Amino acid sequence: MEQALQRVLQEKFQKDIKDATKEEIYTALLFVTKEKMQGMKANTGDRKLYYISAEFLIGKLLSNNLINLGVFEETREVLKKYGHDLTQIEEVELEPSLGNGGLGRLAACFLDSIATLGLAGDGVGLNYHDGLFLQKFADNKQWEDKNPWITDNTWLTKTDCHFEVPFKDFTLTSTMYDIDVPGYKSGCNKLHLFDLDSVDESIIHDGIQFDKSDIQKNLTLFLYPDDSDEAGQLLRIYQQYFMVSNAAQLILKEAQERGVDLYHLHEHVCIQINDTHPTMVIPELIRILTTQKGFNMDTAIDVVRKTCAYTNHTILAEALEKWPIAYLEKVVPQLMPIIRELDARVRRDFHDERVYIIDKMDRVHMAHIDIHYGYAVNGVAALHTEILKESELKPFYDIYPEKFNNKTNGITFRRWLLHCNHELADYLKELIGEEYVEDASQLEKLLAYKDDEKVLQRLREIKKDAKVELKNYLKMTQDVDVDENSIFDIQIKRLHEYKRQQMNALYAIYKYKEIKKGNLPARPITMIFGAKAAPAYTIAKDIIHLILCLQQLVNNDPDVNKYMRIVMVENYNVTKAEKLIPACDISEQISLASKEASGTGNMKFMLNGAVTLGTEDGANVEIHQLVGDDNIYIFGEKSEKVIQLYADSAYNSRAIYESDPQIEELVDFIISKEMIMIGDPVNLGRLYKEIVGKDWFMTLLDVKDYIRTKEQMLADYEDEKAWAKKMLVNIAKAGFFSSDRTIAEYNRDIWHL
Ligand code: 26Y
Repeated sequence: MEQALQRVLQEKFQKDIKDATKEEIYTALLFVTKEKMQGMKANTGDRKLYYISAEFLIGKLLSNNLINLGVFEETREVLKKYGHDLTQIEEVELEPSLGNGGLGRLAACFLDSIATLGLAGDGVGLNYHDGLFLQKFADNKQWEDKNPWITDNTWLTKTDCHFEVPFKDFTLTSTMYDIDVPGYKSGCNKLHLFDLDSVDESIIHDGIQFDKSDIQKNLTLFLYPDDSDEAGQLLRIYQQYFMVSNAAQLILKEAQERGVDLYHLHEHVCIQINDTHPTMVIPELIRILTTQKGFNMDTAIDVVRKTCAYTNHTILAEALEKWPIAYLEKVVPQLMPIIRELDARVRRDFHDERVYIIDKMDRVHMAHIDIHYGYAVNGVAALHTEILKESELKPFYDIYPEKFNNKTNGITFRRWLLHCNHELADYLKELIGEEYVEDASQLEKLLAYKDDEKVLQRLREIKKDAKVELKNYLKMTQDVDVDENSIFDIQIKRLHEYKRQQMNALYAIYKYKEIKKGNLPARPITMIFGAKAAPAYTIAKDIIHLILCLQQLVNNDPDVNKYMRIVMVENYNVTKAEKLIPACDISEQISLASKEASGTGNMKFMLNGAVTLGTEDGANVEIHQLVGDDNIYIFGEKSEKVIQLYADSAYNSRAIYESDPQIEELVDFIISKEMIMIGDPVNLGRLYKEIVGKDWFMTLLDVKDYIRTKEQMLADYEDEKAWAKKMLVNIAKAGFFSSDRTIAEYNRDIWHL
């Protein structure tokens, strides 16, 4: 590494390592790393996977690529020798803005594990220039700005691969960009990102506004452009079709180059459809096979059905996409005869309108296409898959029980331990050896130390160091002060009512009032939030407003700020997650039971020695089973009860509010004098009304149990040894959540690579 770095710095900048700037070193490292990856062997095999996804939330790549190439330590040492710090060099890299939340980060973890297990599998998506918006706070509100991330120094490589993508009114020519995906001590795969040369960032104005109808200029500007009007919905259809038409053409081209007889495509290719966003790949493949490759309809459908598999990531109705036929006719009329044919076959075979593809309102149910015309359907945690089978997708499960299977999510330990928490990773190596890096189940060896005072003490020190680092980072980035001796309580995830950040805010109100009354906590608490709200999601933005107002109130009140602080991290992203997660004591996983399909932040926190405060939802259920009652704090109503409440329309938040003075007091505080002085009465009033009058995700159902359990947790934290033991058990049991395990299961049960 030293020689290579010397050489490139000389060639490019005529400088020695010691005299080079951070930017120059970053540029040289990028170059050397790319060179090394080009020299790596590609993962190959007779069967190849294509993982199609609207999001790939890959995070910064430098450190991760160095880790996977096996030169991370060496590089760190070389830089140190010349007075540089790799962590600072990394700051030069801009985080790719190609994802939003769990689904996108999962896709990124999966690419890492697919490459690491030596499987031939590439990602396919879009190259959004401004990606998800950049979040800014002003007046205690979220504002959106564009988030350009593509510079001259980029991991993207422009290829000479182009396809023609036909729309109703014009045909567009794509350009494919590639990002290398090196496996850990293994071969290399690719992430293919399609783009249009004509896209023009200069059409963006006033934050993230742009002309939604100018497809040639706007197609790949943003991930999830606002779809609250017709033009927005049409743009989403343009994006989705552009993604899948390119994917389909790439897949067929590569198959033919490998000499595959397309009638046997399914023996050599499988396609994983990540949620419904890539669903149109099914009719698109059928269209190409029948119109260009000489297939008849029966055979085309049969081959495609044996090639495609679908992952469901949510049971929320609004996320299960249904496109009006009228819109599809305006953008991709060539798909409609095929979609109608697919629907006709369903109607012929099954006399149950709940499983039709086209409904009475002339909308196309994308998930229904996936389930009928794919060979596998999976949920992302045990509970989630059970709910799909028993309620949400029951009519489909009754037809195709053999298609349904569970694949509990996982995370890559390369990024979420080795990269983000060197100190812990190194200590684990010292204690139990290096094997755990490639075989995560080895982490259980740690259990042998669960009563070892020295080990427990060291785990506490490592946590404390991470808290000091976060403290410094928060000071530097947001000029806020936090106390590393306080308890770090963290909730970081997309902002959504079902995730119940508002319930955590009600806890903050409770705590504020207690402190005001003189009930002082044994130790201060630092409540940290990070979340972006979709720009058109009004109530989510109101919840952000509530948290930011509470932050101002609490942090500026001299009676209170010695015991409690609130920090809402601006523009929460992967880079920030990597700083926050190692420093966490309490991991907030408080969704309404049945609504969080899995969660993956819960796994990252656990691996880094945080203790979960959670409902029996998603993968929390499996975490609970693994660590046992003593090492997790579970509260709230269970999913069966919640599902029943919905079925009977029996939840009544106003009744709870009116009959419980303690709850009433907390909720009323949202529109109290103190709050209205700080905040906007429109936003606070609307949120107050929403919680009292509707509360669709049942905050008031669980808020008291939540407060009680959190108070118990704070009290238990004071027994330092017992707490450290909980940390240890959580780390030791996290092995199950390695995405290497998840991918091995996908391969065993679905892909057969
Ligand atoms: C197009 C629009 C309606 C839409 C946009 C984004 C629909 C869904 C999404 C994203 C969903 C998502 O991120 N789901 C999360 O997937 C994770 C990985 O499986 C789960 O851990 C998490 O529980 C789930 O919310």
